[in-house]
Amino acid sequence: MSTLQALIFDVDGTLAETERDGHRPAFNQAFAECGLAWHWDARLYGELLAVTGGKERLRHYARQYAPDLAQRADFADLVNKLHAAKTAHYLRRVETGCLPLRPGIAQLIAAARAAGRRLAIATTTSPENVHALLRSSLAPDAPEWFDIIGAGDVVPNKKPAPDIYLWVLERLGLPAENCLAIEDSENGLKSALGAGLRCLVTVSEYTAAQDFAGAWRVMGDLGGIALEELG
Ligand code: XBP
Ligand code: MG
Repeated sequence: MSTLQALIFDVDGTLAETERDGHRPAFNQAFAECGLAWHWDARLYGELLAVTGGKERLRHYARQYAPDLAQRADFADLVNKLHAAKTAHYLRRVETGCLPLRPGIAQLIAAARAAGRRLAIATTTSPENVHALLRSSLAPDAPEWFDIIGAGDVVPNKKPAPDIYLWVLERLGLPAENCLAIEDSENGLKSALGAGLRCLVTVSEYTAAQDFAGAWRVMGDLGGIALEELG
């Protein structure tokens, strides 16, 4: 008899290759729109992903590569303006179908629903990004399939801190041992483990070389996986 009552999905890199096909190009479009001669190529972006949260990533980049700008009195306003512009570009990419779900994700979600398992999201990205991706890439009513959507700034400390998973577990009203986290990154794995969760890692484009020590299982994509394998 399975004790698994809920699947808690990460978003970026897990549901879809959003960092490669969504966030990175959206950041570069925002830089151009805001008149900044910044460009994050794939290699640099892979390094910057060590910092979770788009606003946190922008602050980190500026302090490292544009310290004069980071010292400006209006730096916080600039970060918010850049992030809002980036999110608008990201949403346009999502809504025009640029971000298909990774293999096996839709099938696993459907199987979990059919078996009466609960669904939740625990992500560092912004809430509007989650809803748009679920609506565009899964189904128009897909956001309602998830009992809890924990996203972005609802917690003070982003991944690898456990805050977002603890926030979701509290609202699910379930013990960690009856849930499974599904992640793509080392930061996400650490966050889930910190919350006492078993974690299945589905390695994504940007996380292939990361350290997944402590993961319950590490896989490529989830194509062909059966719900029954998850415990
Ligand atoms: C990945 C992140 C996010 C995205 C950018 O989130 O760190 O910050 O890179 O999204 P996860 P925002 O893997 O936890 O889904 O700009 O909206 O933060
Ligand atoms: Mg992720």
